[in-house]
Amino acid sequence: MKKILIWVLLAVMLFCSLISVFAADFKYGDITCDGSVNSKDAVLLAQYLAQWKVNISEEGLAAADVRKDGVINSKDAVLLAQYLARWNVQLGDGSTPSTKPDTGEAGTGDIEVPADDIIY
Ligand SMILES: [Ca+2]
Repeated sequence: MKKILIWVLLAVMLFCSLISVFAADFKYGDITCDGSVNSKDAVLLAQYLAQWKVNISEEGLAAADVRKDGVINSKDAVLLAQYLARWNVQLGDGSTPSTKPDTGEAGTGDIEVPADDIIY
């Protein structure tokens, strides 16, 4: 009985180590898989969402799900844009897009637009 238990335990350990070896290695937001998260990734994601014919690897598609909710949609594009605009958001942690930027100081985060800039 002990031998069977040991073999089962070894099999489980081997299985777990294989999973970690073959797990996809990617960085959330790095859709181009070039090692950095930048505007090229945002453009590629926008093109993908617009159903352009773009080539994205499996790792790139996994990296595009920046909200980590299992689907790639405009919410991922919004979160990626917020990240690139240096909002206080994280990619790949299951967070939702923020409604206001983190200005680093107390306030509403609202942006004032001068009345002269508004076109009616
Ligand atoms: Ca990239």
